[in-house]
Amino acid sequence: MKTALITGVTSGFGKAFAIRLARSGNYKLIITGRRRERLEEIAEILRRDFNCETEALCFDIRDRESCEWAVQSILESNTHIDVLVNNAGLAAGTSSFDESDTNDFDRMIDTNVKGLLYITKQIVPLMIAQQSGHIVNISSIAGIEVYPNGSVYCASKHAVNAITKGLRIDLVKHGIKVSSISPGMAETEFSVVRYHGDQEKAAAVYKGLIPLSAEDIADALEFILTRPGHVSINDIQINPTQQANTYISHRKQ
Ligand code: NDP
Ligand code: 8X3
Repeated sequence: MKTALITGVTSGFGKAFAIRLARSGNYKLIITGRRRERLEEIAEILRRDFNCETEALCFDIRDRESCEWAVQSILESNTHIDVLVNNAGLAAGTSSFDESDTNDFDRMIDTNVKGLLYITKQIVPLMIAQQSGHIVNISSIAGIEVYPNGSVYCASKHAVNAITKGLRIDLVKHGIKVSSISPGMAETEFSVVRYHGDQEKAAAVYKGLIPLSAEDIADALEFILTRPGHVSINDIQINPTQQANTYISHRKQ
């Protein structure tokens, strides 16, 4: 039985990842998020429907001390973490740089970059001690291309890619795999969060095309995690068929 820690499991990709790994029957799960009720609900589903041993840790990944507390509490009952999926993240705001809110900058950088670093820094020593492990960072096509009104979100995902590559270099001598997944448009709560709760604007993002689903991204994670020991997937880029890149989508009316 392997142990996987997945951040941001209260919705979207994280929830789909947790269900996919639980369904495989090969994992004990540690799941995180800020919304306690949802987190407990999902933990209960994983235990009841998939007979999956699940530990739920409710904390804000932006808070370094909470990250340290969370990982220390994990270590009391787990001596092994085989897989870390750094998924928790968000975009906030869709304004041009000059009109954007610096609170949104903080939310994105603190969550997508610093939160990912805090958790990873805590887990890496354990993986080094094991001389094995697999870190999967959820990046984005925003880490590959930069688009209008997305400079800071794109910067945060470019940073995720740099961290992914840097970790791969520094951890290769310990037999630790480091992968990323770079999705295009996927319908989750992502756009509702990006539009600060405006459901109508969020729905318009996907109008006229079939976006990716969280399940599609879980397919990519499953592929990455089921390769043989000598095979490491660096990155999977995955777009809806109707999205050529961040600029060009073919929408049907
Ligand atoms: P969702 O909004 O559906 O899920 C985001 C998850 O991250 C939630 O579980 C949320 O939990 C958690 N999270 C956010 N902020 C924090 C925080 N400060 N502390 C702890 N957990 C946090 O979006 P997605 O599933 O779409 O997004 C998952 C990842 O995928 C993100 O990194 C995103 O950037 C990336 N991505 C998304 C794409 C898309 O089109 N949907 C495409 C490419 C990449 P809670 O609010 O309970 O804390
Ligand atoms: C989310 C995908 O295209 O909105 O990371 O940047 S996109």
